Amino acid sequence: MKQALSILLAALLAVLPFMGLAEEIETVVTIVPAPEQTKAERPPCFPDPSANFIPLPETENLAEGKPVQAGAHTDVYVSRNVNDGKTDTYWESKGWPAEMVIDLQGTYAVSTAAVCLNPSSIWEPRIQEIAVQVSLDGETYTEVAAPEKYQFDAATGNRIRIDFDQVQAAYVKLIFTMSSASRTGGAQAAEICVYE
Ligand SMILES: [Ca+2]
Repeated sequence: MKQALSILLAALLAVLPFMGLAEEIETVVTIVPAPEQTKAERPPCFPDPSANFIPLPETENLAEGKPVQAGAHTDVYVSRNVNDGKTDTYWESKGWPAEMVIDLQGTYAVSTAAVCLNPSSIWEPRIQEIAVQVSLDGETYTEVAAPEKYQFDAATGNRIRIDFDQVQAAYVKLIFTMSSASRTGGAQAAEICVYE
């Protein structure tokens, strides 16, 4: 009996294509040429996330690679990470307030400082309060931007800029006084940039 049923089922399957059922499904194959690319690319129909990033000056970043001076840091997040040109390395202070001094190794007419975090969205949005001071001799500092709370958010590039009246400076000091981030006990900056 079981063998008879199996034979019947096999016969049914064999004749099904000739009963018109299979013909109702039309197969359409479209051949698309593979794009010539060597890395992941954003298709033109998707919006460019960087269109919403806070713009930074396109002039030379005077801080990159220059000597820096700061207080104690947390774990492996040393001060030299703050201007190595990479946003995937960062400085984290140990406690508050946190001062970071950048020696520009020359006198420049500066008017903008920027603080960048890692642009990845795994970095929770947070507020950091920051002030900027400048000096010609590394001893006497003048405040050019009073403490202010800045919003860091991956949607806007996880970076902020602080603009002030152009001033001669050989040393730029950023003073961090608070962060709303839940997993840090200090200031964090992947890059600090200074522009004319
Ligand atoms: Ca860095």
